[in-house]
Amino acid sequence: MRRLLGRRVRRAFPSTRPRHVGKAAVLGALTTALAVGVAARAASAPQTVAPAHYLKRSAHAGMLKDRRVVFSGRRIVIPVIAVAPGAPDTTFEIHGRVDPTLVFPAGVRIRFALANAYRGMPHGLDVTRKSPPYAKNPDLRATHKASASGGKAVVAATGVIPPARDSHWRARRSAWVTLAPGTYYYACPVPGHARKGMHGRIVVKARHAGEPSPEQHSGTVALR
Ligand SMILES: [Cu+2]
Repeated sequence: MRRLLGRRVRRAFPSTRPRHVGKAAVLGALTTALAVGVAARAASAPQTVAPAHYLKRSAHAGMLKDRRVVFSGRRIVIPVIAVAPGAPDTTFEIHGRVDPTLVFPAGVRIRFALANAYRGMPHGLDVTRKSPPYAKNPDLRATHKASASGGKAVVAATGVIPPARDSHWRARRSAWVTLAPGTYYYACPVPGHARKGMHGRIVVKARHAGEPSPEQHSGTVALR
């Protein structure tokens, strides 16, 4: 059982060095696996990832079009870096861009994989319907009354990730989510961060008649 879980951990984050996957990580994965049965939207347990590999994954995520990062495919993992090396404080980096707008076609399954590259501060990522500007303690989880669907403002979350340590980063993934067409935002739930600008926009485009569905799309291989 432990060997099986270890293999799963390494497959989910191939950069993870086995010697850093201790009992805590295995127990964490086991706990998560059990928790998923109870709450399907739970985020994954924190994992240790190698910066170089994660930077490469993030740099290749999506395609850059007019300063937006556009994604296609059926199931997409979006590797996000909290405070990438050389990036300004309290920012996210995706595809080498700071807080870019992300564009998805409707119907795709997405999940965010956030790595915290910063040693001095925890960070997290919420996908929310609540738009900026944000207060110091934004209630991203509050019900968005103006929302047409009337649902909760937060539709996906990685959970807060502890600071990076030594030369390794910590990472967590949100649960898979399919977003209805519309505008969303990704924002850091740690107090003060979203207000300082740690957020970006997400646009989910409705498909028009005649356009291929994600199932028919064969162009882009989703990052795992
Ligand atoms: Cu933050």
